[in-house]
Amino acid sequence: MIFDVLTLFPGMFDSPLQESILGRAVKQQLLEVRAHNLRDWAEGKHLTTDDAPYGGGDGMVMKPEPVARAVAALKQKSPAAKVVLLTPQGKPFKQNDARSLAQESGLIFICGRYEGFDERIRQTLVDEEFSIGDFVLTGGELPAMVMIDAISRFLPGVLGSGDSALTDSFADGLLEYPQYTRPAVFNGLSVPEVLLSGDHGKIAQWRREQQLLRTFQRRPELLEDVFLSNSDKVFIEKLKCQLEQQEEIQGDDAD
Ligand code: 4HQ
Repeated sequence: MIFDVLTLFPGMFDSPLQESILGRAVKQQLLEVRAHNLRDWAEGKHLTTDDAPYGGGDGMVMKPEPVARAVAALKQKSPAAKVVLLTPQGKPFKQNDARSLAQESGLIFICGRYEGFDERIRQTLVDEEFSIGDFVLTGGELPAMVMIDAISRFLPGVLGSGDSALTDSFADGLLEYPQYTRPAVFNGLSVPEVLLSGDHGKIAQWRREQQLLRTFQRRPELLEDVFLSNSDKVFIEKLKCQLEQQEEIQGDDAD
């Protein structure tokens, strides 16, 4: 898969993609990241890529023409590539988006600096807008790298046989169960006995219940979109009853 990136800071993409799993995948040519300097498509003595907003106000706006010329040039080489804009106004990027974008042959990411993009960039050059979360960054480069990382995990051969994108956290839409390794006691805390029992059926059931418990406590909204077996549903009903009883006790305390 080819990831083309339009940015004013192409150097930002060097080291994160040379290390560890992605570094190995790039060496094996399972994916390629090409960071292009947007300034190469700018014009004028100062090669400007930004300008003041019509209507006045603070901050600068990304000019449309350099982006348009850059996208046209990249599409000549990769006509099928989808154009993605990184912005807090975009659709929240989720594991399912990573999964489906991994099916594309190429992606072109537009990373902005400044306060924003001329609206006509969105209207005429972009296929999809994504946000990686409700916070404001200094540019779209880190969000593009986050997306490239999450998408690349779904490309054939990128993950070793040990860790698979199909078995990890979020593969089933639930948070992961707690993990333990040696020593058996650490800071006065013992590893749950069931994990030492050797009973693989019991261990699988405990792990599933821990996943359901964690998700219920930390991210209850995730349970709406998850496939639940009948025994999962029974377990969650028990959790809801426990929660109601706790709330009754707290209500009594307040009187
Ligand atoms: N920015 N998810 C400002 C983001 C962002 C996010 C990207 C900041 C673009 C101009 N992008 N620019 N959050 O904060 O994607």
